Amino acid sequence: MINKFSSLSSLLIALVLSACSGTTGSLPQSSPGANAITYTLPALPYSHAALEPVIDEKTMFIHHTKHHQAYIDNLNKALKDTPQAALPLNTILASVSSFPPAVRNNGGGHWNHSFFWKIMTPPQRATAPSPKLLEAINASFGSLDAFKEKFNAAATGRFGSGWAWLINTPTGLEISSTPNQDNPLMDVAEVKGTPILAVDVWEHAYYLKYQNKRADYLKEWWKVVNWDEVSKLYEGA
Ligand code: MN3
Repeated sequence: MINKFSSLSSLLIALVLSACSGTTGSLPQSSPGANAITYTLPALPYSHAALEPVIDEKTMFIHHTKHHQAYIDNLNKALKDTPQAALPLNTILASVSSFPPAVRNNGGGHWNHSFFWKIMTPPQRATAPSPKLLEAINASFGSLDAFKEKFNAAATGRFGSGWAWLINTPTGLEISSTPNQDNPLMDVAEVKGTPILAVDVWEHAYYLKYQNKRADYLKEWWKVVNWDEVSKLYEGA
């Protein structure tokens, strides 16, 4: 669903519709249409305390119910009463350069957080990459440890706020990072591909427990990666 483009035809509709809108300000208004999508906060697949001690309950609660909710509210506001409100989010992201910044920031924010919650799991639930994913990781990065090191370097090196990604591309797995709430599905991304793993390196993701020590957060974070889900995403990508 969220990792697949819906269809070529809806992409074309997006391009035609977005050609009529500028890259700043608001989208032109028209009748909302019966197909308008209202985004809502997805439930976590675990409790807010479930990622303890790696990510504390208070951080998860604020991150999920305040930050993620704000992206959703602002995305709904930015798309309200526009024809683009009927488009699947992935279609919007694929042509996001022709949308106002509020759609890029909040559409990205909603997509990225919905994805992030799914690729984590309680640390007591030991998971590991599937044989197929491990083979691809070894082929691209040499070993799982070498991959983690390179991924953490991308995440640590992202200046300011943003994300690090493991993406599937036509030429294999790649590591990338994006600023703010951008992601590799966006036409504005330097490196494009299908995300199969991501880490949020905004300070709101770790500050209460790790303060300014992003590297410490990243070292611990691997304990809550849901490799079952990441493997599934890889094999379906
Ligand atoms: Mn966040």
